[in-house]
Amino acid sequence: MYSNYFLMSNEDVKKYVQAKIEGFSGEVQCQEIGDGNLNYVFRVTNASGASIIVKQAGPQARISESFVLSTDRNRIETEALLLEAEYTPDLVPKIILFDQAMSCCVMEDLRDFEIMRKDLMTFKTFDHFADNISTFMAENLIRTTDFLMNPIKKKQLQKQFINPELCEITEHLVYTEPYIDFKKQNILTKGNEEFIHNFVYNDKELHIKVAKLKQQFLTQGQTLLHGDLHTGSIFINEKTLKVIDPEFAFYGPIGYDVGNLVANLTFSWLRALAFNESAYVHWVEEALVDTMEKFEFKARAILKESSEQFTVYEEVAEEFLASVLRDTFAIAGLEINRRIIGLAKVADMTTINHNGARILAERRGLSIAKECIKNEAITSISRYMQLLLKY
Ligand code: SR1
Repeated sequence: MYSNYFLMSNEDVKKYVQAKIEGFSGEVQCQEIGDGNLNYVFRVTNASGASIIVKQAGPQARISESFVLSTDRNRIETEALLLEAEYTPDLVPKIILFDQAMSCCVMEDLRDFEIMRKDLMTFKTFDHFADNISTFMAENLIRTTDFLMNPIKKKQLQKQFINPELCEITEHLVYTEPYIDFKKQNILTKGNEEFIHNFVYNDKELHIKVAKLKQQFLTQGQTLLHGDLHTGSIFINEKTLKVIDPEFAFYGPIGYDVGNLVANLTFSWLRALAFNESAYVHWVEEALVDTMEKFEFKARAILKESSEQFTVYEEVAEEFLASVLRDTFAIAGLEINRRIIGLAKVADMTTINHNGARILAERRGLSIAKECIKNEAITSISRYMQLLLKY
């Protein structure tokens, strides 16, 4: 942390913006609007109604003071957004300024957008979603692999995006705690405690599969991941979407991002089932299939552009893609489990107010998750959809 770093109040942010941002030197209003788990997000509006966002990393996570974190995550987030802007300029917010000493960045205000999870929770549909999110994933996840990127540049990026503390959060919250509750942070829904003890805590075979997936997360530097690609990291409106918050970015397995997305769409599906919204259940199913088919199609097309010496053998790229899909569904299972059992829950599930319906939705989710992790035959979106329909 730089010696002149301090955590800004609303008044500090006003002065900061007045001094640094063109068009904001006069009277401004400032409001802290962050509702994420980690950072502080301020909206600053000038006298003519124009607004910008200031995002600052604090020394601790908002969700719990026990997470003491390097404020360098703001650099990682900003640099990841800048890199993603090279591949998908229309699908990320524009960065206006980055201030390393203050661990903050200033970016465009996406006022005409809403956090996708909120819209999904009120059963809104989006025709463009599958096309845009599959482009975001294929472009960013495939172009930063060794198939498409010069190996020296790739290794420079690996160095630039070493992200030990945020990776450690994921290693604990996704890959360890939901299974052995070693920090006693899991929060089990009343009525599901015994089920989770028997179904998750006591399943040694499941733990072994998860341990192998954790090894993969720790060691497999395939691509520059977003690292937290859930529906709360997507701003959306009727026309388009923007992917935000890549502070967990690092070189990891492609299936981590794709699996997170699949899992979080599955929470919309579970919620729609719990509320008997059958038309919406159908929309989410279509969105899942469409997203994954388009991702596979676009990823394959980009892989075909590869000039890596060995890509003359088409089966190398095909095997790679097949392994990405296998990882995707296994990791979707991990994300489903951790959001039901662990510390960082998702509102799609926690706001299913009728306790019986929430218990059922959670058990459905945990059953799907277990099969995704244990059954190595779940290697395609069609197999995944069959699995959903089973529950
Ligand atoms: C302590 S952070 C908890 C969770 O919030 C972020 O959005 C990530 O998903 C992380 O696991």
